[in-house]
Amino acid sequence: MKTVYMCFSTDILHSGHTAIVRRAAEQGQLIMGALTDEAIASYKRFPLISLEERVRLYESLAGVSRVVIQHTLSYREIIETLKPDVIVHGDDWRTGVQSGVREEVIRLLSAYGGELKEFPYTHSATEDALTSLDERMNMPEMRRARLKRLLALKPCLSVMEAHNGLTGLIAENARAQVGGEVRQFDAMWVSSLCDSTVKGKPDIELVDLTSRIHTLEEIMEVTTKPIILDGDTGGLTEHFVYNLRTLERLGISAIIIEDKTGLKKNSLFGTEAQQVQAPVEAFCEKIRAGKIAQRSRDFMIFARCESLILNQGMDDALTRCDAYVRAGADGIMIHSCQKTPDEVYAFLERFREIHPATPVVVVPTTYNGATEEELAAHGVNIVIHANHLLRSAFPAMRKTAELTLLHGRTKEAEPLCLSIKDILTLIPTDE
Ligand code: SPV
Ligand code: MG
Repeated sequence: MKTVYMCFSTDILHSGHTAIVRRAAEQGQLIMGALTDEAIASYKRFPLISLEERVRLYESLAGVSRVVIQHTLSYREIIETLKPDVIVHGDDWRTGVQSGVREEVIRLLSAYGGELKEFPYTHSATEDALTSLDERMNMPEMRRARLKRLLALKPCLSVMEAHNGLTGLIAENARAQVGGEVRQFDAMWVSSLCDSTVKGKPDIELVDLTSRIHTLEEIMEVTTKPIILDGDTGGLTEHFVYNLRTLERLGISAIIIEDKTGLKKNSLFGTEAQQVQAPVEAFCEKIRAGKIAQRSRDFMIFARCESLILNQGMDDALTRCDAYVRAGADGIMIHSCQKTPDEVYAFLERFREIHPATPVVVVPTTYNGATEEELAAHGVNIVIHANHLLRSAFPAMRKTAELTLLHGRTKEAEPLCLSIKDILTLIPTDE
């Protein structure tokens, strides 16, 4: 009897699923793969029920002989260990994010004479209900909780900055195929530098919370991914406790506040800008007050340490971060403006001795040679790419303006521009 393999990621079974299981079981002895949460979250929404429950659900299906766990979107490991004679899939994966996975399956099967059988994908009314569920992913409760869940699921999250609806859509929808995997960003960072710069203002806490909320609303309107807000210093503790509840209610997942006092300037100035670090106890008090004030269990406060930026030394960074965690911070951000990640790695080595599991955030703008994989191997849990969508757009915009002036027309700037056809269809209408 032939061995047949198919993989499921669904948490709600409908008639389309059972039809394909029936057809798969007709081919031989059917082994069902259950895709892990992590693999599912890498290309679509978070599963509503746990992996264990999904396994039990699939086991109960007529025709399924046993269920195995598939850890990646790629079928490589499964094919190499099970060597199935037939792999079954709906024909819907010929296009879209899974098309590369499909090509790899065909290649691996052909090496030993295995066969891919694709059956027409049948749409069902349940599917429409699931689509509307996807749309509800941007509701505040669902969005806010997702960052904590992702942190529990993945060793290291990749976060891209967004500063308006359009960049939010780019951060939401960007995908890259790497081998048999599909990569996407886990969350968005709403940077004070970008939010200020895009408004033509300096990054000195001049853009007020009302205005920052406008930016957040614009992004949240069109996206579903969790949001980490750059909260600058967090302002006065007396104001912070109110403001963070507003953010929580909006569905923001986390705020990062930095241990500076007085007029805040951007950290990438290094010691060029006169900056004063907040006294440890005062900053701890802000964290403590924030943790008491928050209403939901899943909102997170990250404490950002500027000791390395301000040349205060490793011991100071460690003492401060330890105190911030003890004050209740859900995680820390260790900032550095060195060209290499060495001091961040040195910090992590010692910090991990005292706080092995506390989430650590880094912003590798100046040490951008370090990959997420390398940073993760040193114990980083969140990598924020803090300003890159704005910085990449600006040179093209300025060049377009200059070329238009130079030539008295826009023809020469056209290669820098999205085509009219593309801009018209970039944002589709609902119907
Ligand atoms: C920001 O993006 O506004 C930040 C990170 O605070 S940095 O610019 O590196 O200070
Ligand atoms: Mg900032």
